[in-house]
Amino acid sequence: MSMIKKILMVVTAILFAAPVFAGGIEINDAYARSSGKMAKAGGVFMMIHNHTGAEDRLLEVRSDAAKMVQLHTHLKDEDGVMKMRHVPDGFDIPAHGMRSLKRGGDHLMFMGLVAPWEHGEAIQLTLVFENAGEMMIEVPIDLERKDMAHSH
Ligand SMILES: [Cu+2]
Repeated sequence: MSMIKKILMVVTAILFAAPVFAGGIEINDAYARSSGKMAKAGGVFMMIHNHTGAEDRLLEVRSDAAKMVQLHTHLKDEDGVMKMRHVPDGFDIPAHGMRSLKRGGDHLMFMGLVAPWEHGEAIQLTLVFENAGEMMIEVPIDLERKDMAHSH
């Protein structure tokens, strides 16, 4: 490998969270954000790839960064208003498939932040999968990320 390529790879790893693999599960492009220094809650978003031939399921998430972490999704209520809902059964990830946790959709909800989330810092969390087991990842806090939900 050329020296330049090596340097580029190191720089890339610093700027973006490197993909994490475990038990056939790959986590890409994870980031955390809150709405500011006074925020008591924050969201974590990522892409979860399942490279195995069997469905897997994200059952729960543990982290010291908040008093409680829940799996949330957005659903329309009777009045057509989008509301966040706890998903107690977890997020299934299809065999050879992908599930995207993104703003306005499925996400990890951190409630009761232990400390304010500062841009450029990172939080640690453990993803618990039915098949792949526990996976500890470090997620960069990115308060400047644009909302990708409407960029089709
Ligand atoms: Cu939420």
